[in-house]
Amino acid sequence: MNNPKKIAIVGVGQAGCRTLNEISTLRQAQNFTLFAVDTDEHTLAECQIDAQHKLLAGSNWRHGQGCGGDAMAGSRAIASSRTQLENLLNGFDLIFFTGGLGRGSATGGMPILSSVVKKHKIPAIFIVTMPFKMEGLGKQRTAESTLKNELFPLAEVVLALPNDLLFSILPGDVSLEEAFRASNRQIAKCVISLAMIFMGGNLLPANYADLAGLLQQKKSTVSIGIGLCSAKDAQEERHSVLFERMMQSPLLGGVRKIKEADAIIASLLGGNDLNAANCLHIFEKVKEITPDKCIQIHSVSTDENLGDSMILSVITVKFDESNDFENVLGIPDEVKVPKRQKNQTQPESEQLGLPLDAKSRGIMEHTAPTLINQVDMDVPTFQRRQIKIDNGY
Ligand SMILES: Nc1nc2c(ncn2[C@@H]2O[C@H](COP(=O)(O)OP(=O)(O)OP(=O)(O)O)[C@@H](O)[C@H]2O)c(=O)[nH]1
Ligand SMILES: [Mg+2]
Repeated sequence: MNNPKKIAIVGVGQAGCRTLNEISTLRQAQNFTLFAVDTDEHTLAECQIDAQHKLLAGSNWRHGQGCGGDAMAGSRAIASSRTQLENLLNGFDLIFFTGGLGRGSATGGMPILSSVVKKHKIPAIFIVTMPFKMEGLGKQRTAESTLKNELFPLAEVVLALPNDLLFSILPGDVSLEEAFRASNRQIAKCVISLAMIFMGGNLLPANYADLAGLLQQKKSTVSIGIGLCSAKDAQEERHSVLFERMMQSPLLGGVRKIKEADAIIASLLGGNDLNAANCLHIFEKVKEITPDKCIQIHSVSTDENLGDSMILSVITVKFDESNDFENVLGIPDEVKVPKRQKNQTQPESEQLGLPLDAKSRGIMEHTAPTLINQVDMDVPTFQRRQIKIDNGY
């Protein structure tokens, strides 16, 4: 797939919808179709996008009240609106999903959404945030377990960004709400600049296959740096200003991330007068600090609306060769999640990690679940235990 034209950005859950609000304030947003999906009608009401592009999922069962931090309820609620989701998303060339892992709707919903796009063979990029440390271990555990057991096995490209990386730009006494707002702004810029890479009109295209190929090695740490410069910056300093701003951008995690990277995807976006000399000069600056063995993918696109502005995005990818999942996100030791003892809270299943489609509850779909140890007893046993049935076609 080269240069897809129809690109959707879908915000899931409260964090996703708020990020969508930030995205909608950016000029480049007009290039994309924005959708909001949540189980909470208040969150959707606050989302500043076209009403026809909002989907209240699982309304028969959750009654627009959200999922109260219950990921299993989120999964079921989003699955119960699967047909509407398929109708909404089918026909796009590429879809970005964004939301925060750690509570109900997005955490339960993202794996369902990944099975929807998989079924329709739509390339998709999931950009999810991992909870702030100050939110507590419970949310960290929920987020990590979803990422590891459900999203990584199902989705082709997942960029998981630890919110804690933002602390470099936040004051020490910051409130959680302020921290969330800062995160929303950063994620909005991330999503838009990534989406612009795939928009076409490219001088030097990096396509989805390049990115997917790189991230197919599921266990990878990703960080994203974004720098912007505009006509306000002096002409002769613009390249260095752009580079410096990218290096200081909070979700990059500093020069260390670039120096340690196994792969770098650098993309430059500018107005119509962007030329090859500009690009080479800037990519050279990135190359100078990356290790020799580092795989480099470069992309350059123009957008006439950008005028004299330029946007430099750098995604660093570090493959994780160990089997220690907690290290994958680079989360500090003190927030490591204690490993669950076998049989402690969930029945053991040999096939727990199998990437299967949404579990239907059949005629129980619209009733409250019968939960035992967080497992829904109304879901047929073969589905709960994720045993594959050969259905003959
Ligand atoms: N960036 C950002 N993150 C948020 C915000 N609100 C919550 N989060 C993060 O996202 C995770 C999920 O929270 P929500 O988005 O509120 O949850 P939800 O998907 O709506 O799930 P339910 O409310 O349980 O249905 C949390 O653990 C936080 O880490 C926000 O406004 N911005
Ligand atoms: Mg919510």
